[in-house]
Amino acid sequence: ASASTIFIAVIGAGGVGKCFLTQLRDLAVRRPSPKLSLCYIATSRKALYNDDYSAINLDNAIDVLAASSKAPPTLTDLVAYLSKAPGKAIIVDNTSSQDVAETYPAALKAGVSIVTPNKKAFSGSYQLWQDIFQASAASGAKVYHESSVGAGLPVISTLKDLVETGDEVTKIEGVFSGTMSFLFNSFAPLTGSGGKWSEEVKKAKALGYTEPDPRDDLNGLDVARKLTILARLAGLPVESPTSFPVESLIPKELESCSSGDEFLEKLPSFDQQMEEKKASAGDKVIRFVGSIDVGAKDVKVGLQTFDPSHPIAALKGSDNIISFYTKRYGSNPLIVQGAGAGGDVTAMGVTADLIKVIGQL
Ligand code: NHO
Repeated sequence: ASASTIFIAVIGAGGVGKCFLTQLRDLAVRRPSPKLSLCYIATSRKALYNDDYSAINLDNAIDVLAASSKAPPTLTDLVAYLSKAPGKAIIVDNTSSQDVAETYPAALKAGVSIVTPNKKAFSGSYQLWQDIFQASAASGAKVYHESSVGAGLPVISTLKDLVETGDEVTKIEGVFSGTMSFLFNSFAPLTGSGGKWSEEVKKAKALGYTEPDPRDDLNGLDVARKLTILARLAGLPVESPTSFPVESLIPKELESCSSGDEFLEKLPSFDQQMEEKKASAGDKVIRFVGSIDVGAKDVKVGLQTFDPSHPIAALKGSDNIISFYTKRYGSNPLIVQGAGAGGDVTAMGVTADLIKVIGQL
């Protein structure tokens, strides 16, 4: 390996991770220099890496990983391994693990950059947020997380640009969940009667839109995490995603289910409750939205009714729509809209971040 090689460690190879690996393989072909070398890949149970940092073949990494008998090293050992690589190293965290997220400050301090769609690090305690950005500023290692909000849509980069160019963001609002968008667009469409709630939830999971546990989408926590991230970038030191009002769509009786699978099995008995919510909207439609009022320091997440002519009512598929109200843009907000969930579009945000980091190393 020459000094111009960049060493990439991929943690997590699920829906997003697999799509990312395909995009990385194509990127390595399209941009041969600097050389992108996959030196580590792991799931929660298995790992694949060579002590001499020699490259793992990107064409069949998933299959070779599946056949590996190595358990993953501790995260401390992984950071030590990467900090000794014969070139700059980047961790691509495609898990939703809190443990991996809590390793970012140590990795950044050791000069290892981070690229991730994992929301946990940026929407956990405000202390972790500060530790991450302080570690990055001190070592110069980079941290990018575009896909933690709106999948591949340019939401975080847009907000950063607004703030860094001196605009004043007054309000951010919209539909921040691909799963919730898909569910309400298909369960309560503008025309026709729509499908059964529980069946649409199963479809959203099968399409790869939900979090690994779909209850994290339905209880509003996924949207709350995204709003926490955006509020912090807009300058509000929000303490945690549970420090503001969040409406949950989990029936009370199912709050104690021990697994996501048990929850999905029992959900059909509660379809009637959702039908009643849908009917109560009358001529309007219900949608699950979030908003941040920066001046009033007010963040909230929940159901609202919209007139059929409203852009939020007319969304399609898993689309997100995010409106930024700022001093510069006046009364016509800057709007970002498009697919907000799914493996390929989420991986695209990760790959785009990787390209940004590579350009700065
Ligand atoms: P999977 O398919 O469950 O894969 C997780 C992988 O991580 C598995 O290979 C597992 O073995 C591994 N893993 C877990 N813990 C580990 C550990 N400690 N060490 C090593 N490996 C470990 O999950 P996904 O769907 O691929 O998601 C991966 C990450 O992307 C999550 O952090 C998720 O939040 C994030 N993400 C996904 C999406 C999406 O569309 N799937 C989006 C954004 C971010 O914009 C999307 C979104 O917000 C989805 C949201 N549900 C919505 O809006 O509806």
